[in-house]
Amino acid sequence: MPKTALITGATSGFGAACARRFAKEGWRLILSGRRTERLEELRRDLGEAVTAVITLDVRDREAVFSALQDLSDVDLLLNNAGLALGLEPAWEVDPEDWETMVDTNVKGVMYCTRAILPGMVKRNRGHIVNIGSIAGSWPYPGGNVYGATKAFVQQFSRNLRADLLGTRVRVTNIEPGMAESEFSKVRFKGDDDRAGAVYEGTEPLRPADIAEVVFFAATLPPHVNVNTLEVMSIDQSWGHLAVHRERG
Ligand code: NDP
Ligand code: 8X3
Repeated sequence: MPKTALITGATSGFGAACARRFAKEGWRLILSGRRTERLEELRRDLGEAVTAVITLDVRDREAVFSALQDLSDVDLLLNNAGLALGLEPAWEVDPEDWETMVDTNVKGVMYCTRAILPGMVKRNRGHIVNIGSIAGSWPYPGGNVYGATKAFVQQFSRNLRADLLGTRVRVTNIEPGMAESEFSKVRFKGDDDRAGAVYEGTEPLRPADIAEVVFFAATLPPHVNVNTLEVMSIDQSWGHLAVHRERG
């Protein structure tokens, strides 16, 4: 019996790469995102692997519950939909951008999880895979609320595991570093030059790399729970602790 993965944010980047990776291995897919034409394109490419496409904004609580809570066959929920907006210092940010990140990266993950989890607990099997970020552990200038939303994803993942102890439902947080997708184009609101500069002279992670990691965690024996996996390009590492020197 093929397994079914529900992927949020399947229209681009990691989500689309995961759809392709899981389809190749015979999984059934329920794909969601806001851009319907992209979902339909994937459906055309992946054929019968795609059992449903759902146009869905994860920020809309009612829409999430009405679309997802009656799905009876989800083995894997990939909470991938998310975004960063801007890189300004906290005192210059447009508060609307902060709200969009919280609504998507925090509330969207909460709603999708809450809609899908009862079925998994009832069936006593399933896997929630969240896409966190290195930004959830490591601060950087301009990361302010984006990093904080991913710190939420990290701790939410751990707390879900605490609630789920005694069930066979697994929870994993994958924490990628710099990866080339539409992420930076979205962060810099369509500024391709600024987005391109993020990856210039490096070999960043590719969406297919993250799909490989998600697939690995999802296909380990069912008693093995990968709690967290932090993944970076070979060209990325941590910065030094910053010191401001202006004293006499
Ligand atoms: P992309 O911009 O390529 O993909 C983001 C996906 O999220 C799109 O499919 C988009 O679909 C979807 N999405 C955004 N907002 C919403 C919404 N309100 N409702 C539903 N879907 C939404 O970026 P990535 O693939 O890189 O990002 C995927 C995840 O990985 C995000 O959570 C991101 O924070 C995280 N991440 C990215 C890293 C990177 O460097 N690229 C590193 C670490 C983590 P649509 O617009 O059609 O709705
Ligand atoms: C995306 C990685 O370092 O741009 O989550 O925040 S980073």
